[in-house]
Amino acid sequence: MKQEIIRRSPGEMFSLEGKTALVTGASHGIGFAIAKSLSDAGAQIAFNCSSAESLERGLAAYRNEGIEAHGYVCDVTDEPSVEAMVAEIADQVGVIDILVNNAGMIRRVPMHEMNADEFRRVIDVDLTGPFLVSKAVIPGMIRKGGGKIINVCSMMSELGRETVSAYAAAKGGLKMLTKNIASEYGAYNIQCNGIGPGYIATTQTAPLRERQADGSRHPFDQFITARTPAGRWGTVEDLTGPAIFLASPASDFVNGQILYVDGGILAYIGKQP
Ligand code: NAP
Ligand code: GCO
Repeated sequence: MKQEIIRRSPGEMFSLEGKTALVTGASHGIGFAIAKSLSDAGAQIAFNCSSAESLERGLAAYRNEGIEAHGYVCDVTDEPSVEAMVAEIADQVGVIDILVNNAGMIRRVPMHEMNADEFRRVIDVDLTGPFLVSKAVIPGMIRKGGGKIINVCSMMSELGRETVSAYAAAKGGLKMLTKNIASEYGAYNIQCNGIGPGYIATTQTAPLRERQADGSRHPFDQFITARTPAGRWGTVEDLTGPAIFLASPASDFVNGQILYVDGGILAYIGKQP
């Protein structure tokens, strides 16, 4: 079969004009930053969160950036609610071309102290959620002739540490779900890749950075900064360029990859004491 060669200018390669993007859990934090960058590249933005309060705050934040985002209260673990949201977006915004599975949670508890319900909830939000939302958007993507799915993985897709057993299990599973969606739907011109943020300064990691009673830096803050070749925590802005890349035609032959945006921490054994 003769392969059609499409030549695009750099501007066209990274353009999302005419696309509809759903970013889950994007009322603030990493999701909000990614959604804003996709909007800056031309996409129409839909997002969801878990409460009416969060939705109100999120809509105000997007308006403050000059973005008319479409927001929905939807628990990503609730399949009927997810299906209804995806159908509403198709009616109100457009059939979803780009899905960013960003919604997530963490529970930092020593594994032997974690109860099964806590473990299951983390797996449900961080792994079953991306499955349910991807499952809901893929038929529309197939009908449209293709799409982009970006799963927000983690360094814990590769490494473990104390107290994050459920989260690491979920994010490790999300890495493999990413590869499996890529394998199963690549033939439909759907590319599924992951973004693996390092340690990013958001509300989720705030407890790991808070100042100690004596005003000194949190030991974990010092540990991560020393373990990161870039010598700093990541910011949500550090993730926006990689997100645009994976959401755009520039990555049409990239599939099943996890793009780690971690300042080099996964490559670095650590400074000799
Ligand atoms: P965050 O500030 O805690 O935001 C998490 C978002 O997910 C919130 O908007 C929350 O909605 C939403 N959410 C949680 N459970 C949900 C559910 N059941 N249904 C729908 N929405 C739900 O976290 P973040 O730091 O921005 O992290 C975002 C993603 O990046 C997560 O998947 C996280 O695991 C991942 N990540 C974070 C880091 C980091 O260092 N921060 C590094 C690697 C990966 P509400 O606003 O309604 O609460
Ligand atoms: C933790 C942190 C990490 C980050 C992120 C790292 O407690 O170790 O929350 O898990 O959230 O996932 O990539």
